[in-house]
Amino acid sequence: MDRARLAKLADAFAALTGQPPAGIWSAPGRVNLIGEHTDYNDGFVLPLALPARTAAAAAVRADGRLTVRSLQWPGELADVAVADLRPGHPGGWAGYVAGVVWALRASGHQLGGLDIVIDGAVPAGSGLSSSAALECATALAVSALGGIHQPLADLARVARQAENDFVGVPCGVMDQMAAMLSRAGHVMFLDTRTGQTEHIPFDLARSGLELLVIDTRVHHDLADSGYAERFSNCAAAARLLGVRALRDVPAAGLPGALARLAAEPVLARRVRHVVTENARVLDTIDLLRAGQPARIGPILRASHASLRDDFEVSAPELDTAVAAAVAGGALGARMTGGGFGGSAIALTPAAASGSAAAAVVAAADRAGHPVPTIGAVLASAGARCDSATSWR
Ligand code: GAF
Repeated sequence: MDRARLAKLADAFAALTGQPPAGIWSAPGRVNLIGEHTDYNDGFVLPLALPARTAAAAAVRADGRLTVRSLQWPGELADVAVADLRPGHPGGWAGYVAGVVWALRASGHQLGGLDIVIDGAVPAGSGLSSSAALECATALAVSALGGIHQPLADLARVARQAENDFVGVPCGVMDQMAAMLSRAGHVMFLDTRTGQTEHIPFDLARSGLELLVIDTRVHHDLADSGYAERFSNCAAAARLLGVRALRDVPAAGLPGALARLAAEPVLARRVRHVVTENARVLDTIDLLRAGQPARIGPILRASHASLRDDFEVSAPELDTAVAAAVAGGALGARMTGGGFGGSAIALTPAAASGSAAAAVVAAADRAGHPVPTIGAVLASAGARCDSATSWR
């Protein structure tokens, strides 16, 4: 977030709360390069942080109340005694902020009153994890002001707990870990079982490549229920296969697992996606470590087909965008995030990014879909405290 925007947030904070902010903390949105719907199966993911960030300006207050405002929702104020926070109250967007305070208190931290004002630049409803950016910016702010010294990975888990248990939305830990821990110029390989991370260089410009983010601008109603259903499909399949999580089915064990699930064709398809997707993450990492990002195109295409056909979380708008990007010159493309709308990514030679983007827009137009928003992104930095010199 640039200096002018941070300064504007600081001024707004002072005008709204009557005191200057003690600090501003921010966290980015994310796209996932590959490893979709694997995080709640103890599997592998490979996200990167977006340049777009959400900032939280904050200061303590003496009366034990939590106030939450957003520059994007002027006039809306959540004002609640910290001691009265409970899941679902407050609801709406402020719940993602309040949920973090609640989750930190639930894990034993003493927290008093706080004023928090949010400025979010990550588009909401686009599958780019605006909610994780909001949670993680808040978690950094609240822990700094509360004197809580926890590793960033632990704060990411607190942020996930806020989303699962306070807001009531099921999710894995990928988005919060990406928002907290990503590094500029790198993708982050995360083993969601062990929590181990490896930051792998992702300097596309050096290879003459670009990564396009294609926001379809559609969000289908079944996004939440569809996600929850996939979550329980996977748990049911793991139970039937006698494993702790689908992560424990190795690629070589897939034919046997599918045979055991012959009477459960839907579960079999879900398992095939998760097992092959984990293998695709590892194949992608091998190519990136070898400095060959241009060769991951076919793996991205296979991931999309698996999400569309086996996991059944794509949408016509995403399928159209992915096919058109590839026809327009992209090396590979796939939906990214939870699916049922939201965004896709396309890896293109820099010289072909214009033709790929034009092909995506033309295809959406032909199909009667909304015109997608398309832009190239660079792998960006994770959550941080925005030093006072950048906004005072
Ligand atoms: C959403 C969830 F929040 C993530 O945890 C992850 O499961 C993703 O969908 C699918 O890979 O973004």
